[in-house]
Amino acid sequence: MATGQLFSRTTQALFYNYKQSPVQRMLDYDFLCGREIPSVAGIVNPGSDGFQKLFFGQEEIAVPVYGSVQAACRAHPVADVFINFASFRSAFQSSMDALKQSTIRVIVIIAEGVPEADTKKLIAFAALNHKVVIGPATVGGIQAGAFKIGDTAGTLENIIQSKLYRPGSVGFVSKSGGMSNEMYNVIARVTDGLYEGIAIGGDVYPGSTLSDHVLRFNNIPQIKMIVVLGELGGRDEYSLVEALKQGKVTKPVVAWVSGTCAKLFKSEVQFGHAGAKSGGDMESAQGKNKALQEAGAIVPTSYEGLESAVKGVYDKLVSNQTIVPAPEPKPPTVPEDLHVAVKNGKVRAPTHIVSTICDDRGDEPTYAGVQISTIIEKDYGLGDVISLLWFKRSLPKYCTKFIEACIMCIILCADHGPCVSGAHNTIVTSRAGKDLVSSLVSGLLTIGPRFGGAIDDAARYFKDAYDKNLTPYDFVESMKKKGIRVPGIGHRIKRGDNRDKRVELLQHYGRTFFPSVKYMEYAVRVESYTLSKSNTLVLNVDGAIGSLFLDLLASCAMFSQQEIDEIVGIGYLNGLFVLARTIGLIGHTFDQKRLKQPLYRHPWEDVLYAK
Ligand code: Q5B
Repeated sequence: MATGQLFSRTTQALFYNYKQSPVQRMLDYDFLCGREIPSVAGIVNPGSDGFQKLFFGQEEIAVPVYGSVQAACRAHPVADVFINFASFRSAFQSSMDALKQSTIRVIVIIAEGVPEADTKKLIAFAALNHKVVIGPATVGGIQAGAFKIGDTAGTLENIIQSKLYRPGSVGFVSKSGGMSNEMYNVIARVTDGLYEGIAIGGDVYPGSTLSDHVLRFNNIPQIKMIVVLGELGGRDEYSLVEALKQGKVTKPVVAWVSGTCAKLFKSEVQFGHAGAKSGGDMESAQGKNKALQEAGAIVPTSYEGLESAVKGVYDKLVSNQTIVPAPEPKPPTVPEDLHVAVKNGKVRAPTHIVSTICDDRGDEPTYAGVQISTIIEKDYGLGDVISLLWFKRSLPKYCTKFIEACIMCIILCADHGPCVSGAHNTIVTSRAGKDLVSSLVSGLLTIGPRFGGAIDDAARYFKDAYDKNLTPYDFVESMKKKGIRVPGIGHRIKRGDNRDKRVELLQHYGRTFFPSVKYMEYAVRVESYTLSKSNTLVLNVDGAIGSLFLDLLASCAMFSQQEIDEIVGIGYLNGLFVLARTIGLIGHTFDQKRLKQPLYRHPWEDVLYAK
């Protein structure tokens, strides 16, 4: 392993496998330390490239994303640290790719569970090529005030509390990432703080060992004392014992090997890390602590004694002026993410959208406050769902049945053959090779004042005329004077002597189940008058739905007059036709595709080429 510094305030890394949180945490740490350039130069996300928007302080920056390790290294030759967040399945290949790049000097493997045979190959390759591997199964490491790997040291609060935004005099190395967070706090409490901390990871074969880092710390002038936290299992600590015995470590070392409690168990114990397994005496925490002490390390009698052991060494170094504590700088405040600040009640922000019908934030969505599981358990029908989502209340069964019947609105209006405007457009579009959505919307776009979309206007005009007590004669003639065709009246193929069956079924339903059908009966009287003018001027399906819906709203006693005016004013009712006919238009699209119909061309003979 190379001697001396691994990182500096200008170190830049490539981050493999995009994870927003650790990358943002690195950038937040940069800001806290007053770094001038972001520590993440680029992200490698196999198969995709572009940019990821992230924050560097208050400023939003675009961090480039590359599809391969090679492309990222080519674009950022100064980025010499590779932080590998790949899963244990792909960690080997991506790490090997990175180790093969001449620009990469340090590689950090976060994944737990990398096969030991693979790790050994990586270690051998790295040693041959003079590269440093930290991990696998590590959280990474940190050089205080300079550079932080991924999630090391946890939250910003912990980092600030542990004064990791500026360098101290302590070099720390441990196996466990979780314990290193704890130790950063301890070190900040009893010394002038951390200079560098590394978690080598809990695997049996770590890419770099405790002694590798201790020897490196020994060569860094700013590090005046070293703290080591080992754990039971394996023999890694013995290389440190050897180095101490051979006098290779000249700085004071405080060490503790955790896992002394393993002796309390009758059988062999496996702790959290793959390598933390109680074996023979040499691998026990007691055995290692003893060996370290005998080699010259300061070893407390328990973990609880570690803090005062560190303090004791530090105080001596201060009193003999090996360490001169620097004045404490004030770190800048890292801007908080808006959603976090809102969640913590620190700021309030205006919303941009108001929604009242459906809420998907809980365990399950609710329609107007009713959980979808209730909708299923209580056997709600489509009409009930429309009633919840459109009218925001549970209408009585006869109303929701009517809505469904209207669909007569789903059922009766679902289709009316290939010749109507909507179906025709859909068929032509489908035959032009367009997809389902294009074919569907091309049909839907024909729904309007003449075709299917006259329901709202029919309701508006019938309501206005009825409420004003206009006779059918006065109503129709006043419309004629204004040059407006009566919405809901007239049909291209239905006649007085060939009535629309759908209209008859709807009327029958209304007369049977509605408490009152005054608007519908008014429409029927209007129809009697228009039929006297022309046999084509029948009450059509739009007129029947529009007038009956007025009766539904007025007679179910669940809507105020103001609400009814609003529903009619906004125009809810064409939605029934849109909803229903969507089914038919989708059917026509599939039908054309199934029949492999060629591009439609209208025949010349059907066109009048007028001069
Ligand atoms: N006249 C529907 O017209 C149609 C009159 C009228 C007074 C009227 C027409 C109309 C109002 C809109 C409406 C919904 C365009 C229809 C639907 C869904 C569908 C479709 C399907 C499905 C038909 C002949 C003479 C003229 C006109 C007069 C016509 N309508 N007067 N009030 N409402 N209705 N739309 O046959 O004196 O000769 O100049 O706009 O409710 O879309 O199945 O096809 O499920 O898919 O083309 O059912 O009625 O009649 O234009 O030749 O007019 O009658 O002023 O008088 P036509 P035109 P004049 S349901």
